[in-house]
This record gives sequence, C-alpha cells and structure tokens, in this order.
Amino acid sequence: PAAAPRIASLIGAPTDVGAGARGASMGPEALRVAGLQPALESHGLTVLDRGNLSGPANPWQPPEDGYRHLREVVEWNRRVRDAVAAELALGHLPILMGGDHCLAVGSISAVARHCADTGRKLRVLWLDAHADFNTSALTPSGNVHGMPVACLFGFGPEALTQLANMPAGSPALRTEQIRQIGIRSVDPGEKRFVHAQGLEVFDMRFIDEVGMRQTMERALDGVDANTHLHVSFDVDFLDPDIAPGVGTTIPGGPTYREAQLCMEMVADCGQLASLDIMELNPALDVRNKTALLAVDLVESLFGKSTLMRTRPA
Ligand code: B3U
Ligand code: MN
Ligand code: MN
Repeated sequence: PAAAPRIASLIGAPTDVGAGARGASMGPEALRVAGLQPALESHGLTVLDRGNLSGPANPWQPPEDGYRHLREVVEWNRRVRDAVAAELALGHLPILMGGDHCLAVGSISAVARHCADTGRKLRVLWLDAHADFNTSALTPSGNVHGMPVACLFGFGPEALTQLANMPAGSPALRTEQIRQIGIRSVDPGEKRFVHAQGLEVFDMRFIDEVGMRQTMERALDGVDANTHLHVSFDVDFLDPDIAPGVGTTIPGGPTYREAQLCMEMVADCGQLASLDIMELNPALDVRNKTALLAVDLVESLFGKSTLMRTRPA
C-alpha cells in the first residue's frame, strides 16, 4: 500500500473574506498557539511550518451580484491552490490552517489535479454543520464560505469555477468523490440542489440513528491503498457546547466522543493525505479552547490512541 506521506506542511491562510463574521483570519495563529506542530510531531510526523500566505484585506462590504468579496475570495483561493499544489508536488501532506471555508475551493482543486496527475482515486470527507452547497441564486447571505462544494462541482462564479476546474475544463469534484458528515443546517434551495446533485450526506439524524462507527464505515467504504483521502474539517462540525469558537454555531453536533471516533477511524484507514482545518474563530472562542480541541482531534486523525488497538467485532 502507498504509505501516506510523513512530512506535513502547515500553510496558514489568515483571511475571513468568505465569512459572515470577522475573526477566522486569526485561526492559523490560534492553532499554532494551541500547539499544532508539536502535537503532530509527537505522532511521528516531520512538520514544516510554511508560515502564512498573504492576500487582500477584508473590505467588509455587502454582497454584489450575489457574492460578497468575490475578487478577494478568488485571489486568496489562487494563492491557497498554488501553495497546496507545491506541497503535494514535494510529496508532503499539506495542512491548510484557515481561514474561512471558501478556501477549500483552492485546496481541494489542487488535490484533485494532483490525483489526476498521479493516477490516484480521490475521496473527500467534508466534516461540517453545513453542506456549503449554495450558489448566488440560492444563498441567503452571499458569503462564499457557504458555496465551496458547489464551486468545486462547477456551479459558481466563473472566476472561481475556472480556478477550481481541472486543466481540461471539467469540475474538480464529482458526486462519487465526496461524503458529507455532521450536516445539520441546509438552506431551502440548497437542500433541493444537494438532492438534485445526489450528494451522499451523513447528516446528524443519520449519525443519531446508526452511530458514528457505522457512519464512518460507510463514508470510508471503497477507500483503498490507491486512494488519496482529503479531510475538510470545518470546526463548526463540532457541537457548539465543546467548540464555541466558530462564526456560525449550530446546535446538535457531534460530541467529543463521536468526533474522536470519527478522527480515529480516518487514522485507521491509513490514507489521509491532505487536510483543511477551517472556520476556527478566536474572536469568538473562550481561552483558545476550540483551538486546543481542534489540535486534540487532529492528533487522533494522525493516530493518537489510548492503547494498542483490539478492534471490536
Ligand atoms: N448556509 C448559510 C450559512 C453558512 C454556510 N456555511 C457557513 N455558514 N459557515 C450560508 O450563508 O450559505
Ligand atoms: Mn463549511
Ligand atoms: Mn460550517
């Protein structure tokens, strides 16, 4: 089996241009202060902190033609895409520290191209309270952090879908390559579009009914030694009781224990090859506890376990 890369590169993308609240721009530094690098090193990874990308300031303007800050969103995504692509080309495991979730357009489009170039299968796990599948016609807010999955499917403003598309012009992502987990807030038009596109969504009701273990078995079904697994972790996936430091808290999310199991089962499959940690908002956090929790969960994602594993039947 193709071993997952053991050199991880931290890429900070300090912006909140796609969000409806200011503050996710401070996410990268909060993750550093919470000890992300030593935590990864304690699980045997070599970690390169590449510092922060730079990009346009947040003009904090209302939406125009259905999009807020589109020019800035495109520019940040171009820089994220190129930075992630450079790490993948070196055989490293890129860890994007957001920043708001609009930046997953850049990171995942880089991953999709890399997979096409190297002949690997792509599986994206989208951990989020939201489906992030809005378009300008469907969005209630104009905030592009509610649209990245749609953009990766080719539905969005031309400047952003062009940036995301594969070199031949096809969309970066197809339905069979993504699984959404933890979803519990979807806008009415967005809901119809999710169904029309046939997205596989393990929403909170699904998790409640079958449990996180079977949810993750289903979400990882078909992942094999030739699969590049990308986790896009929107911190608002977590229940706000344990993770208040995000811009859009939605009650009824995974508990600490459910989230741990989710991460552990990703680690067990051995195929994690790139990661986004998004939407952490230190301005809304309490003594950096959401950042510390995110670091704790990322440790599980990279193999932290209490004891040697004996798997239950
Ligand atoms: N669906 C809403 C809210 C939202 C989506 N993603 C976040 N919030 N973080 C929207 O504005 O598109
Ligand atoms: Mn999101
Ligand atoms: Mn979200």
